[in-house]
Amino acid sequence: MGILNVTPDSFSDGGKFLHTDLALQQVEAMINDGATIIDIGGESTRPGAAEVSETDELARVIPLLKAIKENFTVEVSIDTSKAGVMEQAISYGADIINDVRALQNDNCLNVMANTTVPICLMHMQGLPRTMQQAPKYNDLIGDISDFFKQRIDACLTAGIARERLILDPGFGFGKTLSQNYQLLNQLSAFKALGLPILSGTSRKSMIGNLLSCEVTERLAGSLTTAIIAMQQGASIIRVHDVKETVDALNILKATNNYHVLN
Ligand code: 7PJ
Repeated sequence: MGILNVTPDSFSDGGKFLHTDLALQQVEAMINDGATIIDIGGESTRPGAAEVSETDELARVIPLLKAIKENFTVEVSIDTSKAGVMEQAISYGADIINDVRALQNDNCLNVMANTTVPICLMHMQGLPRTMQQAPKYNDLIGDISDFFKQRIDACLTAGIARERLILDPGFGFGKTLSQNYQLLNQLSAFKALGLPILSGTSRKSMIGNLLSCEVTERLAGSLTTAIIAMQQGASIIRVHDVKETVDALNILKATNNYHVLN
């Protein structure tokens, strides 16, 4: 999954792809590099980020979604927590809804129950503005598993089929450095819930803080976390650097499937 950010304040390539032409070039490059899903986010969820109105989010996301669907055959995932954005995005051909608030906002369950697209349910402790202040868990893996079970139940009750759901522990969303690495170490624990896992660590602070490096210097760290996540059973890896990640993951795949190589 290649990340296309259209928020002016997104932390790693903020503002760079605001213009549709530039964004489409970036999409084309990511597809050529091996991305099979493009994730578009119109709301910045970086720690401390301000909220975005539905009107602004729609204005950022819908024209780009339309343009991508007109020009390419690739799955498009929309990173949103707003029912109105979900509804419109699906009407314009969105293939996946990626919700960092796991359909907890008003009307999201309802809107999604009337559709058939897959949904990524992400775990976040707290809210973006304050989530990194003092993350606390009784039992990190157990607490996040309990959250997933509760959200899966809410979806089933609303009439959303279990087969549509994807789970994501939400790296960096209300987790300390140690907790982020525990999640990576034990990611396979969530396989017990029987749903695909999405992992998003690309260029995040868990890499920068560990290695003391800026966002532009986090490629090696990002690739390493991608490999570990896939080895732990993740099905979707959300990244900025598609080409490098695809290369790295192809090496892992070859290693795991050496017997089918010549
Ligand atoms: C994630 C996301 C993630 C999912 C962002 C960033 C912050 N969606 N949206 N998982 N992160 N599903 O890219 O650093 O980890 S925005």
